Amino acid sequence: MKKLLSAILATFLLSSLMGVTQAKEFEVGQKNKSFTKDELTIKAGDTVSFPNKDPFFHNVFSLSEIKSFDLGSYKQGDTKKIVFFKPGTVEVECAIHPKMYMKINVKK
Ligand SMILES: [Cu+2]
Repeated sequence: MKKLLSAILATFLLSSLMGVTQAKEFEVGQKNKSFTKDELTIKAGDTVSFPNKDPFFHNVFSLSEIKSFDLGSYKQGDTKKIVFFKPGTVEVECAIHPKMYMKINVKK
């Protein structure tokens, strides 16, 4: 019985510890031909989702040194997510609307 209790306690402690360091998810919408945030600060390991809230296609890409990616083009209501592991600055753009631009600061 004592063993079982300490096992439960250990599991509880472990999961609460993990809860503290758990990665977060942030949202940057695409609305009125712009990103809903000009700048976002996150921690390494966090996820950012980019829901398209306009009645036309958007694209999400970056050519940044720490994270180069292309989530492709997608329609209203769709969303794509990406995880950032390396600390640094990520410049995010839309290939369809060249004026769309925002920055993500990834902290250690
Ligand atoms: Cu766009």
